[in-house]
Amino acid sequence: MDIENIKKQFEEDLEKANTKEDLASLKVKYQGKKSEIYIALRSLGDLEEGLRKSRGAELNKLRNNVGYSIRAKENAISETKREAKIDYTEPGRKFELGHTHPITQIYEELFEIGKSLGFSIAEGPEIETDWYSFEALNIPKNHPARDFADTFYISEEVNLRPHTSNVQIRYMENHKPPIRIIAYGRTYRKDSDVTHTPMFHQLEGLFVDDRVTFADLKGVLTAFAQGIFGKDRKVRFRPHHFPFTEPSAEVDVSCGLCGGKGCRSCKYSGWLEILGAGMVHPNVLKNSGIDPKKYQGFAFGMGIERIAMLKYEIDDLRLFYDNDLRFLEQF
Ligand code: 2U9
Repeated sequence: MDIENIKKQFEEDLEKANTKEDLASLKVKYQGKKSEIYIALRSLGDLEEGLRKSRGAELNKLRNNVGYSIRAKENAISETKREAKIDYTEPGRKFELGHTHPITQIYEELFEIGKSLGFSIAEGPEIETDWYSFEALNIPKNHPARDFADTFYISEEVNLRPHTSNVQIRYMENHKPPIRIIAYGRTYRKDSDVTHTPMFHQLEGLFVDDRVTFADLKGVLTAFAQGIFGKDRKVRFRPHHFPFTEPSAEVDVSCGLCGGKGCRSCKYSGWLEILGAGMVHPNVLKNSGIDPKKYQGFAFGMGIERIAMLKYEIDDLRLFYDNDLRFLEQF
């Protein structure tokens, strides 16, 4: 059999083959045990050496070409099949955009309320000295907050700030009243359970001027509480004690679950504690270079994780830091 003829015949057959079935019969015809190529290869041994070598080389080349060509055609057929399956009218795959963390969302809401009341936003260092973390804030040397069991110390003089109050002290050193600022950022305490993490976020406010009263404090904090939890919520002030404010108060909002009637969520009291506040202690003003005879101020402080837990009814704080998308995507 003439090799050139087989080649020609194969090319014609291949051209006509349009389906996988066509190719399957081509394989039988050109690669099978009864194919001309196979038979010719087997009978090479009957030829004399010179002819055997040249014919063998030609036959092998043809056999290889047949294999490549069939495989290439197979690929081309599956590709056209795949393309035929694409529905060009189908809408594109949606690109999911991320969003801010729930803690950041609470911060942004609080900033907006603060700005609407004339507060500007201030920041300060997270690694702080004893003066700005404690001493300037009128916190006595023996106060439990200063204990090694509660505060992260780098040295006796240097700590990780346990609150953002260092920001207001530093601000008062460099600015004259009227002062209206919101301090925010990470704070650190040696606490770890379902409602405490060693790092947490705070937001504090400070208002210093020459006619600031406790009534102003009540108005501003009611605006913050109702801005975050809703206009329908009531706000109450309970007397409390802090070294840096006098008088001091803790502030509650009415429970949103039971409307103040009392339920498991508010421990049957009808109220949820959200923040602490008070009139800035004269010693604190003096420590930052402000004359307490001329000026007064109020200050308040809150833990952002606590606000977020109450607002979103979350009972385990650690969820905020697991970075589990199933949790985060709900906000
Ligand atoms: C200056 C003067 C006074 C900020 C205040 C609180 C009351 C308060 C806590 C809330 C929950 C901290 O995160 S928490 O544990 N804070 O109760 N903070 S008054 O007082 C200041 C701050 C700065 C110069």
